Amino acid sequence: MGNEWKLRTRTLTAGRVPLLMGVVNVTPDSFSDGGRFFEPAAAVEHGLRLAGEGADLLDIGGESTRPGAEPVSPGEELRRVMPVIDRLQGAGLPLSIDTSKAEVAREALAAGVEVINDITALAADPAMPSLAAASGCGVVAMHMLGNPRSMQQHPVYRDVVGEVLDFLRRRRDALLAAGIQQQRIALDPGIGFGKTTAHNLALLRTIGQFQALGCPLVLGVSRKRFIGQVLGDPAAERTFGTIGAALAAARQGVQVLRVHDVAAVRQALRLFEAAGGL
Ligand code: HH2
Repeated sequence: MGNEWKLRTRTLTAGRVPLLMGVVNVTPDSFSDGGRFFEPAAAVEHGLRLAGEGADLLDIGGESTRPGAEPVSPGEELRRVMPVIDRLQGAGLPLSIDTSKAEVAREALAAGVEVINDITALAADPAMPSLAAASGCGVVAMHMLGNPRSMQQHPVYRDVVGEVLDFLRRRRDALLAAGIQQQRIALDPGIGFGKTTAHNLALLRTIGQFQALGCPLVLGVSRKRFIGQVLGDPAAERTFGTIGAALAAARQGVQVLRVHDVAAVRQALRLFEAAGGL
């Protein structure tokens, strides 16, 4: 249940080892790699490298969602991502567009993108669910408390796991009602989006429970702040911590990991599986 994820023209099948979604940020200000791949040529080269390292799909974003980030207009977002999408089409693996704007998603889909990855769970733009339903694309619906500008100010939950589960169940049902097939819907608890380190760790420890929702799970732990907080050092280098969190997720059957360091996580997963960790 939940291991098949139908995209627009193909189906991804998750085995015991999670699929890897490689991150291509075409932004000047992303929290971990802001500015490094802002030039289209650099972003394309980066995407091709991640494909060569064993990514199963590439997630292309033109707006940073880091805490406190300023919003970007749809025109600017399109100007950033479209040249990169056009040139990564030939890479041979499915592309997803990381956006909350239907205008951006529509153009990306027209250029061949297979997945809408929306940190607002397709709720910020009322045109998003019908666009996804009509195009037959895959979707990622993610939980966030508040919005990127304010989400880390003082996140409070009574029961973080129960509340995120409830939210994702309600969004799954709303997307089904909008005509998106269950097999196309992937769900993501949104690590770091309106959550303290304790909240993030509670979600990571219990992520296996989210399999009951009957959809593939996507998880983005890569280089996030909670890793630096657990390690208690400046952690400019969070790759090793990312691997630890990725293995914990893999053991609980998470189907898709969204990562910056594809080669490192791929190698760790191969050994984890070979050594009986899965
Ligand atoms: N995290 C980020 C962005 N998009 N999408 C999903 N589904 N899940 C995530 O956890 C997630 C996401 C933030 O990471 P990054 O893209 O590296 O940074 P920024 O938003 O600053 O560009």
